[in-house]
Order: sequence, then structure tokens, then C-alpha cells
Amino acid sequence: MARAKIALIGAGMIGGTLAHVAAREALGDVILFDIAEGTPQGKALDIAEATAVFGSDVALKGANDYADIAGADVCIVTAGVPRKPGMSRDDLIGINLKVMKAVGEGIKAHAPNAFVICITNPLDAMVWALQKFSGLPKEKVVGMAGVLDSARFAYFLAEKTGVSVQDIHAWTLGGHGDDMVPMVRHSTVGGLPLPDAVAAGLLSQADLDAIVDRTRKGGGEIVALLKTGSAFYAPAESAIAMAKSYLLDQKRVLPCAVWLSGEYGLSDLYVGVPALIGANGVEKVIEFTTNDEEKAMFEKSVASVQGLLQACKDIDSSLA
Ligand code: A3D
Repeated sequence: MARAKIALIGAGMIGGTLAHVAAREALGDVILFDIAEGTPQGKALDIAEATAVFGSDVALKGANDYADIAGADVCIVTAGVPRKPGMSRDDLIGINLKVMKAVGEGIKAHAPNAFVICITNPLDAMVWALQKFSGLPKEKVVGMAGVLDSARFAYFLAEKTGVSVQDIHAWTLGGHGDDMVPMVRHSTVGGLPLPDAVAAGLLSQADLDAIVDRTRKGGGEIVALLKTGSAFYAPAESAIAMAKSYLLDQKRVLPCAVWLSGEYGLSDLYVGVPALIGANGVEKVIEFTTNDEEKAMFEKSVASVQGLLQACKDIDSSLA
């Protein structure tokens, strides 16, 4: 059987890391696409040479022409610009919306059957625009943010409680902004929902409050440390988990930005919710029960996403 073809649109920090992880895991042949000449070719050659060390038979190729992504099974989009210190994700909207238009048209022309994972920020608006520009089925276009935000939440909980990350299940829902919603009642440490974990003395309420706050600001913490860009290792691993669930029909339930049509009382927008990803793309949206406090936080986060969609429509009238 032919190997899967994975097209990485954007060969920057996340794109290069995606190529490395995809090759190491032998997920499929990799095309690294970028407008910068030489960068995708150089990274592809470097990783191709590494395959002789880690022993993977996948092929890697750098490209500046969309024709090279033809027939891709998965496209992961990181094209655009990342944040620098002092910038919010929303500051990127003008530049990255134009990039989504070019990328969407390229995917539509050359890889219309692909499962598309968008990572470019501001995430919930860019994945929405990418679906519109590409015209691909809504269940085949998703945004990566929740897996990363939830991984940060889980890591901070593991660090504080001393429990293995493998035995922590953490969930964040809503938009990928500082008003994202870490779901305290639905997240567990060793099977205990977090309020019960506090009652059992695994961490204090003050610790939990600080972790929730740090999770919301987790992207900014890395930007402030790196100074020249944003996180890339954990974002790449997160998108690979989503790609694997699709390619291997794993049917994992992962928090992703997905198109909603009535779920959570919302329609016509992308926002982060738990979604079952299998061979057909987004196969099901899982609806968590929410109490009044969680509902209010979710609605606030959704309002931020709706503001970003309006900004996109104001910039590009074809989206209105
Ligand atoms: P970076 O290393 O700058 O890579 C972006 C690449 O996109 C560069 O190589 C550019 O040359 C390329 N590019 C620019 N315009 C185009 C175009 N029109 N077509 C093809 N390629 C183009 O950034 P990065 O890899 O660190 O981050 C990529 C994006 O991911 C940024 O928008 C970040 O804000 C975003 N990001 C999102 C998350 C989420 O959790 C959603 C996390 C971290 C970063």
C-alpha cells in the first residue's frame, strides 16, 4: 500500500518540527512547502539525511510550488507570522488572513481530499477563513489549539501533584486566547476530578487557581522567554496527534477547533470543543455538561472569537 502523503504548508519553526516528528514516526512521505526559497528544501534534506540514522524509509521533499502537494492526505498549515513579545495573537490577523487565502486556494486546487489541520494564529478565525477559502468539507478542516492548551494544563498539574502526565486528563475548551476555558470539573488527576483532587490534598485550591491562570497565559510565557517567536515543539506534537487519529482511524476524542452546527448552542463558527477524529475527519462533537460559571466563561471566549470573525469580514468582504 502506498504511504500516506503529508503536506506541511509553512516550513518555519513548527513546520520543520512537524516534518521531523512525522519522519521519525514514519507517518508518511513529507512535503515541506514554503514561499521562502531554500528553507523547505534545506530542512527536508537535513531530515532526509537523519532518516539514515533513525531508520525510516519515508521520503522528504522541499517545495515552493503548490503542485508538489498534489494528492496530499493531510495538510498541516503553519504558514504566516508568529507573535513577538508584546503582541497578542489577534495582532496577526491582517497578515495571516492574506496568507490563508493563498493557502486555501492552493489546497483547493491540489489537495481537495486532504484532512486539513490549521495552526496559524489567531487560530479560531484563521481555520474558519481557511475553510471558506479552500471550500473543503467542514468536517475535513480543523484547528489545532485545544490539544496544546490541554497539554500545558496537564503538564502543570503533573508538575504540581507529582502524578505522571499519563494519568492526567486535562481539557480546555473555547477559543485559543487568554480567555480559553480550562474545564476544572472535567479534568482528572489519577481519575479524580480536580475539585476532588483538591479535597484529597493532591494540590491546594490556590495551586489550582494559579495553574488555570498559567494555562491561559501559557503561549505568552513561551513568547516572553524565546523573544523571537512562539512555541513550536508542543504545537507540532499536538498537530501530529490529530493527524495520527485521522490517518490511523484512531477515533480519539481531542479538543479541537471544529465547525459547530448547533452543538453547544452555536452555529457557523469554529471554536474549541472535544471532537472525535477518525478516517472521515471530525466524526462527532462531544458536548460536555456546563454549569453556570463554565457557561459564562465559554460564552465570553466565544464572543472574542466572534469579534475576530467580524474583523476578518471587515478586511475581506468575500468572507462576509
Ligand atoms: P515561523 O517559524 O515564522 O514559520 C512560518 C513560516 O510561514 C515561515 O517559514 C514563512 O516563510 C512561511 N510563510 C509565510 N507566508 C507564507 C505563505 N503565503 N505561504 C507559505 N508559507 C508562508 O512561525 P511558527 O512556525 O513558529 O508559527 C507558525 C504559526 O503558528 C504562527 O501564526 C503562530 O502564531 C502559530 N502558532 C499557533 C499555535 C496554536 O496553538 C494555535 C501555537 C504556536 C504557534
